[in-house]
Amino acid sequence: MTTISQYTKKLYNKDITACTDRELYHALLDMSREAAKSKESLQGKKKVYYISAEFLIGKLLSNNLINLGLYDQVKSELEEAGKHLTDIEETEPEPSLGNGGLGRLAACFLDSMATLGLNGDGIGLNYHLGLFKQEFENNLQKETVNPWIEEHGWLTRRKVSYPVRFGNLTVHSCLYDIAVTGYRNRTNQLHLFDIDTVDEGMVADGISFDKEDIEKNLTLFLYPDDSDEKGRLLRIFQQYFMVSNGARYILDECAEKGCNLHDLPDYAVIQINDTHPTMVIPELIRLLTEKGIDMDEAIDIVSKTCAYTNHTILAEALEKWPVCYLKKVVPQLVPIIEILDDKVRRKFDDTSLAIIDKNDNVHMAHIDIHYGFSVNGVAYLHTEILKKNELRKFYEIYPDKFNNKTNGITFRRWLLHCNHLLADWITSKIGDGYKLDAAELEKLGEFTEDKEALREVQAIKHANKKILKDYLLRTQGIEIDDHSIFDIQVKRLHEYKRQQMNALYVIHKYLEIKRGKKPGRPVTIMFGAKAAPAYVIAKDIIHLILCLEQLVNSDPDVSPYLKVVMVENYNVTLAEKLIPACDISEQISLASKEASGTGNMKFMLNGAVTLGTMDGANVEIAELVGKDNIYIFGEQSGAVIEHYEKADYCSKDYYEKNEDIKEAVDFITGPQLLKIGRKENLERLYKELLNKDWFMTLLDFQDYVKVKEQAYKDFEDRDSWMKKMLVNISKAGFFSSDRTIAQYNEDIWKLDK
Ligand code: 26V
Repeated sequence: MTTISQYTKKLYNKDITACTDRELYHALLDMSREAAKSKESLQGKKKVYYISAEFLIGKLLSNNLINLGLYDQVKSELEEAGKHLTDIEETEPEPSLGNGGLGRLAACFLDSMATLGLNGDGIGLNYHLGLFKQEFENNLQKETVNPWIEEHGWLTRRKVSYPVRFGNLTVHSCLYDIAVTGYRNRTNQLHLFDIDTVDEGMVADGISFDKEDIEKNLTLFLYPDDSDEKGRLLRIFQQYFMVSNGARYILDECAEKGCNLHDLPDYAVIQINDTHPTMVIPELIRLLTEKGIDMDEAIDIVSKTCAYTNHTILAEALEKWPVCYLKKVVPQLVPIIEILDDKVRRKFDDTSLAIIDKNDNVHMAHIDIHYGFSVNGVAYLHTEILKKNELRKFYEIYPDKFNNKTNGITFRRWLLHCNHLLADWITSKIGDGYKLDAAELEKLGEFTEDKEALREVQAIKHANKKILKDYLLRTQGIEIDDHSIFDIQVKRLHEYKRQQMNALYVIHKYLEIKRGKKPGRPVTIMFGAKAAPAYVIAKDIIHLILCLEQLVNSDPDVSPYLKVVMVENYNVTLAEKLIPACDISEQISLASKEASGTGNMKFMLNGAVTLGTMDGANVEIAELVGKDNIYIFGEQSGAVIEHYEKADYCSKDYYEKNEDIKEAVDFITGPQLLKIGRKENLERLYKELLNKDWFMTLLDFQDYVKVKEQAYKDFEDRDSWMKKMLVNISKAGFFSSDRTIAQYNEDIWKLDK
């Protein structure tokens, strides 16, 4: 058996006790890298390439130790030497190679592919600074850099390089791999392409940099600000760099296995994660024709190899690139895209199906749908909306391409790693079969009337609340009461997710307490969210929340009953601390707008009760747990879609008709907040809510308040609340990404196991 001390000796010539936490991190990193290597599996004939602009993998150490079966051994060896894995983990930097759900989903999928023993790798980019780091200054979000790459880290440099041509600039790529360990199974790879000339030193003043110096900035940031043309061009540079490298890597790997390119679909399936990697389709066609295959056959081969996942119906998020941009960055693809467009126009007498529209914009999703063999949504409701509304005409011509794959999460990270107490308790009750077959969690249903078991679950929740309390105090200087209700909304900041509705509730509650209506039990309302640097209203919402935090927490009449916490720099690591401690999970997007959500699943699995709208995967959660174990409010998706069609929603009507709404909205620009916050930001948000409110906050506000109050009240009936918690945990098995990936394989990829 290999031991940690073998590695500490080799690296530092020291015993464990003499090592710093940082040195121990390096020793453990080497130990798990070696263990992963010994598990690398033989390549099967066919392989899935999951190509994605984002892989939000989070810290890797503990997760890898769990998956490799080394966790318990390592923990006890460390403890014998007076060291703690949790301290060591804190020295690991978190790679933030994703924005939110989409990138985290890709990471969960890689874990599940390896766990199920599927031959599948990820392809993406090695962003040196990833997503920005968020700091708060004067109640405003400030962005700074987040360097995560270290000399001694998880990346392994490969001897692979391709010349990638952009008009008259050619760059030479390099490749780094990160091993993806499956739970007690094979190791796959995440391939991250990069160039050697990136210059982290070019960033100044927060996150500003010269957007035109491609050789220095190509893989510097994830999603550079695209509010100007230079930023949009840089995104196209990044996207093409990713797919051109990916396509060549795939072709080379297939050729090595004996593929003659005519039979590419027998060797490779490429899952296109949203439209960011869509250019892989014309690029592969280009490469195949370069190798002598004729255009029609090349198109046919690629169409049988590529499959597309849609992750949003928000019009503003569906990518359209002007042809003139593509001509500047990737002129070699333009004639191919024109051929693809021409074929569609000849076949279908409907210009709304075209690839290039009348304004000369290329609709990336249209390329995927016409020239991919599968189109999937990410939750039942989302797929239905795609078929019936957003993509109705495409569904009519290609009914067989459309399918649903409800998202999932890896239970290794979101239970075994982040909530040891609960995982051990579950094992003590039903054994550990659930770790590989999540459906076994259903067996916990047997304990929903068992008072002792319920109390144990409650004690675990309380212990996790105390752990979070200590962590927030130590890392962010925030003080919370572990006996209060933890009501948590953590996710990217977007108006459709409606953090502003939760903020209006805070105002409403604050005013009620001021008027003497004091709640029996204190509540802590927690937020965590980053706003895109150029998204003005999203930043105004953060400003409002931070101002409320200051106002509420420093008011001695109110703070014993209500606290507001906005955690700084919400990321995977913080999610792992917040989720196990949560009582109420806020999933309050406007119905029809959240494609799925995956935070909702993580909270449920950890025994939080959902307060949400009938949107995304909440619909499936509601169906599984039943109405007694979830708090649903708000307008349904059908009615919301109708409001948009008729353009008949007017937020002012709600403001004028309802005193509570008026009072809460007016408070935003009232004297108390103006004393704390910035007039410009608060007034802009006030006007937005009153004159536009595109995501219908005021429509659902009254019902939200009513149902949230009911949840708080029900929390007091401890026995029945504990039962709700346990029902949620026991029904969460469906949301394992192992189930999702098994379905992708069964219906789309068809790999042999
Ligand atoms: C992108 C953008 C880009 C610019 C303007 C505003 C905007 C709004 C939304 C998006 C989302 C892009 C795609 C995405 O991240 N979708 C998320 O995918 C998750 C995994 O399937 C899913 O759980 C989330 O519901 C969905 O929002």
